[in-house]
This record gives sequence, structure tokens and C-alpha cells, in this order.
Amino acid sequence: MSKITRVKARQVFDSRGNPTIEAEVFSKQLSCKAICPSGASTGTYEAHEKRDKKNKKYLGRSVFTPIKIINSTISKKLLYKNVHNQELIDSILINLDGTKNKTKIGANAILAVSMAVKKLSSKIKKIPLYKNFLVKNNFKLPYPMMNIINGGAHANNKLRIQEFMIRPDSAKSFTEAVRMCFLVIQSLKKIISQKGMSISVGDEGGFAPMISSNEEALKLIIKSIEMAGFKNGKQISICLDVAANELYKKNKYSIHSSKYISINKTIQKYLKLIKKFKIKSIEDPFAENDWLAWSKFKKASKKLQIVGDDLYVTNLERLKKGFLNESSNSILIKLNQIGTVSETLDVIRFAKNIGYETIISHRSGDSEDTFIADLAVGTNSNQIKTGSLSRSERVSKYNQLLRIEEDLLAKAKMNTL
Ligand code: 2PG
Ligand code: MG
Repeated sequence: MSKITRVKARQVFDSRGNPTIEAEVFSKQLSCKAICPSGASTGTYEAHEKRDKKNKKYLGRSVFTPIKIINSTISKKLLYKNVHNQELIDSILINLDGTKNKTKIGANAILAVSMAVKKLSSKIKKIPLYKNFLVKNNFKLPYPMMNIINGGAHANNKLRIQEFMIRPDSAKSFTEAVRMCFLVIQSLKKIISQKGMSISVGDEGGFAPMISSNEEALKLIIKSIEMAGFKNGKQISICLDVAANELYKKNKYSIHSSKYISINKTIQKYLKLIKKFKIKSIEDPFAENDWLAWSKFKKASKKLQIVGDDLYVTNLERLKKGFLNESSNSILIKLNQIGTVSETLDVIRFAKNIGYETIISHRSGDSEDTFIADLAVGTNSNQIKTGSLSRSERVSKYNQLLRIEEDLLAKAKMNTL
């Protein structure tokens, strides 16, 4: 009953219309599918995404080579393995690849299989997916960080910062959290269209108006928070993902304007911005190898949540280095940056042990797969970022969290910030 009988993969498409892998894992009577997401502003140290570079039929983006590996080698190697033994299955996949960054088989192939195995294990146990991770009782719902204005590599406007997010800090339930964000988003929509700007959205479902100044975006958000009847910094907080890798050149940054300035000046400008707009969280304020800038910033900004994404790439070694360097106090978790469910859980466990917040995240190229919603609840992560309240690949995760809250009924509580 709990033995794997077959693994099959197929090419499907992600939210940007690019090919990606869906893996399906079978036991005697049941099967489960999982789809691998894909990033745009990727960190250098992420696990490898394998594509058919030379196949011009899909402009070099198809994934038939890794799919072939799943259908042959992986399917054979996992035959009759116990689907509940995730660690053994993941270690088989890791060893089968044998490289540091999963370049041989590809992390996209490995992850799709690893996630499908976890889902099948839950299905066979007849428990919801969120009950099949680390937490066994006292489940809590994460605070959403909704990316309501998209810039950087996720939109074709000139905004330098990639993500302008809101977090409904005063929400007492997930349902309430979504309602608060809904109200702010509707206000923002009105404000943007009254200004005669487009209300079309970027890759993560947030608006992508043709503005270029970070301050202008922040002012629009504050106005929409107030119009919705909330107070910025109290009921709703602003959070940013700078994705500074994209704005770095020779020890200088062009985060606050198109001019490249020193680390110290960049920090001073950040501090002003944080104070003026009551910003509570900043992700990737500096580039992935600029350890010195990270620790300087951490010392200078006392209560801020500082999140490492491209810095850590959900990699235990890099997280340990960041901990010793005092780089941040939080880590963004993306399954496909490391490539298996087990390694992701190892990183989450370690992060919790050192007192870091774990924030579960989507990718800018995502799909209808809602695995990360369950992962957030099942690992007691207090935040999730999965875009705005538009585009079904984003909304599907929030909808899944609403279902989980309903499933937990009166026992459901919000996590703590
Ligand atoms: C990020 C992510 C998700 P991408 O930088 O945090 O928002 O973007 O998937 O493009 O790396
Ligand atoms: Mg990021």
C-alpha cells in the first residue's frame, strides 16, 4: 500500500508561460502530482534548474531531458521504496545526482518528485498535507506578506525595488488577514486608476504602474492603507524585497536612485526610508556575497526584520555562515533553491534553533500547486509570501490557507510576529 510503484513526469507550463516539470508518484491504488516553480531574480548559489538549452522548439526552455531521467532512472530507483520515508527517498535522489548543486539531474526534476512523494504519503495516511511536516499539534496560520506593487525583474516599469508588500499585523485570523489585504488592494486600485495609470499587474499579481521612484510607490501604499481605514505600522506594515543582487556593481548600489552609491550611504538612505515609512521588514537589502554590508546593516537597524533570500538560497551551509556573520534575523524558504523537501526541512529546523523567522515563499514563475501553503502551517512558519490577491497561481495558496483555517476550526490561531 505504501510502496512506490511508478514515477512519471510530464511537461506543463508555469505562470509566465514557460515549460516546467510536473511529477506524478504512484502507489498501488493512489497517485499524487507536484509542479516545480521557477524564479526570475535567482541567486548564484541556487540549485540548478535543468532545461533543454539546445532544443529550439521551446527556445531552449523545455524540460524533456530531466523528464526522461524521472521516467527512467528515478522511477526505477524509487520502485518499492516506502513513500513515508521521505529522507531515504530524498537521499536516493541526491546521491543519484551526486553533484553539489544538482546539476546532473536538475533540482527541478528532483524537487517535483520529492514534493509528490510527500503529498502521496499524506494521502495514504489520510491526513491533510500540513499535518505531515514538523508540527504535530497546535497549528498556527502564517501572516501573509502580499506583494501589492511589483517592480525590478518582475515588472516592466522602472521601479528599482522588486517587491512592495503589506502585512496585516493586527489580524486575529487568516480570514481577517486576507480581508484586510483585500481592502488595501482595492483602495490602491482606485488610487492608481484615478491617477490615470494602468492597473495591470506584474508577475506576482501586484500592480505594476509606470512609476520609477521607490518613495512614490511607498506613498501610494500608505495612502491606500489609510483609505482602507488602517494605520500604517500598526494594523498594517510595509515590507520590502529589494533583491539587491540586481542593483549591485563593484561595491556600490543603485537602490535608491539610478546612481550607484557606497554601502554606508546606502545604509543611511535605508534608515531614513525605514523611519519615514515605518517599514518593518526588508529582504535582500544587499547582494549575495556582500557579507560585510549585511552585518553593518543588521547592527544599524535595530528592530527591523532582515530577510536573507538570495543570500542563503535555502542552503544550510550559507545559513550557518550568515549566522556567524550576524547577517540577518530571518530566512526566506524556497524549496527549489535547494531541491528536496528533506533538505528544506533541515534548513527550517536549523533556522528555528538559532531563533530566525522562517518565511515560506513562492517563485515569480509559479503554478496552481499549493504545496507551500501547507508547508507554512506544517513548519510553524510565521509568515508566507505568495504574491497579491490576483492571478490564480498566487490566490490558490491563500485559498488553501483559508481551507486549512476552516479545517482547524476553532483551534486555528494566528502565529506570532
Ligand atoms: C524573490 C522571489 C519571489 P524570484 O526574490 O523573493 O518573490 O522572486 O522567484 O523571481 O526569485
Ligand atoms: Mg527575494
